[in-house]
Amino acid sequence: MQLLSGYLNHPQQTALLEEIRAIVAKAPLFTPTMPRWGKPFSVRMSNCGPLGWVSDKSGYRYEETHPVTGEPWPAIPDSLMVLWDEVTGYSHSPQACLINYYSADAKMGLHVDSDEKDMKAPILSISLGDDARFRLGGTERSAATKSFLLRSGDILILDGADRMAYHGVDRIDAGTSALLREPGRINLTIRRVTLP
Ligand code: MD3
Ligand code: FE
Repeated sequence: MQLLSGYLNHPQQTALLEEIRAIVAKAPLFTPTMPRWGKPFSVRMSNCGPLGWVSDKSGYRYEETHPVTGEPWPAIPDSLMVLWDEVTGYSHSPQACLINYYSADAKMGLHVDSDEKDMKAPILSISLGDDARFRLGGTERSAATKSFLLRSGDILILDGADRMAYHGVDRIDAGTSALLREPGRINLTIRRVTLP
């Protein structure tokens, strides 16, 4: 894991936030539900890119269209395509940018990202808004975990063994950032899904 602390300055964060707002205006946040039981996530989501991550009673998967509107996902902004090249150096384009929106009381349980076929591709994560208590463990659920603060403008690159590690968000520290209009946090995770 590579944490690039404060990689995006305030004007860059504001510009990115405006791009995300434009995407969410076309592809509204939806509430994913857990496979089988259908328990709703506390995090609301949307996507941009040719593929988007969705979850409902049928399971976790990537889809070309929005689960509610049925429309194709908006394109990944050029600024994020450039950032992917800049910070990952991975020679194949990302295909999915998952937009996670955390209200003040939202969290994400420990999980592994394993719905992608190209597990050699890194994952690029960008945090905007309130601080998050992020937890990273090992490849077994029982492994020891470490907790980090993810702040607005921070970039995280996951590759190598960490790409397969358990991770989650324990809580949001509401009111620690004034970037969003309301308390909360946005996380973008940019991924390659299919094999090149
Ligand atoms: C470590 N998102 O969308 S981002 C997710 O803050 C997700 O919204 C969290 O976990 C969030 O799947 C964490 C940082 C991150 C992303 C992917 C990882 C950490 C990771 C994949 C493997 C290990
Ligand atoms: Fe994840």
